[in-house]
Amino acid sequence: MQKRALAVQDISCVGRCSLTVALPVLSAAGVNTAIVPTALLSTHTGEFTGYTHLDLSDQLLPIARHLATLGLHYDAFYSGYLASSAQVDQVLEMMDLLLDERTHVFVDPAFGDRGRMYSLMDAQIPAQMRRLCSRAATVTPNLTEAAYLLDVPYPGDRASREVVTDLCRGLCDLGPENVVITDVSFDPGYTGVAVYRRGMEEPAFLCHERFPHMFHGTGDVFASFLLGALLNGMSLEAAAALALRLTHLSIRLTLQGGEPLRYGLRFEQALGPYIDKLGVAKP
Ligand code: PXL
Repeated sequence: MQKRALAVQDISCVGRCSLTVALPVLSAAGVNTAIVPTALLSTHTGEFTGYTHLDLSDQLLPIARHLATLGLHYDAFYSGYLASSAQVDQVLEMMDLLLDERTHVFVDPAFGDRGRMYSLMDAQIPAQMRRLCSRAATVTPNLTEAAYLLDVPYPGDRASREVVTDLCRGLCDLGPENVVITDVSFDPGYTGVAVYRRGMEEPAFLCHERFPHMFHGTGDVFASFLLGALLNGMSLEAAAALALRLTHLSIRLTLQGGEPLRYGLRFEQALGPYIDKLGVAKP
């Protein structure tokens, strides 16, 4: 049976993040993906000015109520960037209307990076996102979001293994079984992810070379590759390793292509290797 996911994130018309990444990546993973846009922006909010922003909060529950009449089962619920902290309330209500006990709740609490919150985020977002994370089976914060969620100082570019292990445990204590923290770096030359399942002594640390640039939408590319692999039955560790490898490939292709980095990652050419690895093309 084909898997079905429901992705609840913004549409940024230009800039390759959120739904414009989640939809193609999950489709490549063979997942039938329904989308509910949380906001409509002309671009993402990093490195652009003058962007438009339409908060779609008042649409979420009418959409969810109609979808609920269809009686569909969603194998995964995938939330990402939200229009505001208040919107978490509507997302939680949507979940009550649409999910069942077999739905894998996957929350990418996309609200900050490099020690700061994104420009449109308000002071309530960490507390509200914590509520959403507590309903999740899997969360994928970056190091900035992990620190905000647990209300501890941002460990910065050179976190220690102990601090990252504590963050993983703390996030598990909120509710999720699986925690993957991105943007974890112990060494200036490398960056990667910490992969932790409840009960592990310490996370597995996976890394690749680090580039001295800011790549927008990287968290969205990684999380989407990760979820698609999980829905194809891969273990958390194997899925995270594949997602990291393909994110790294996308970064290298982006740098080779020479397009300004604010236009997001060139993940399109990583879709072929992804499909091959998952065996999606096999009938
Ligand atoms: O990639 C995260 C993201 C998603 N959506 C919007 C954003 C950002 C990060 O800046 O601004 C609108």
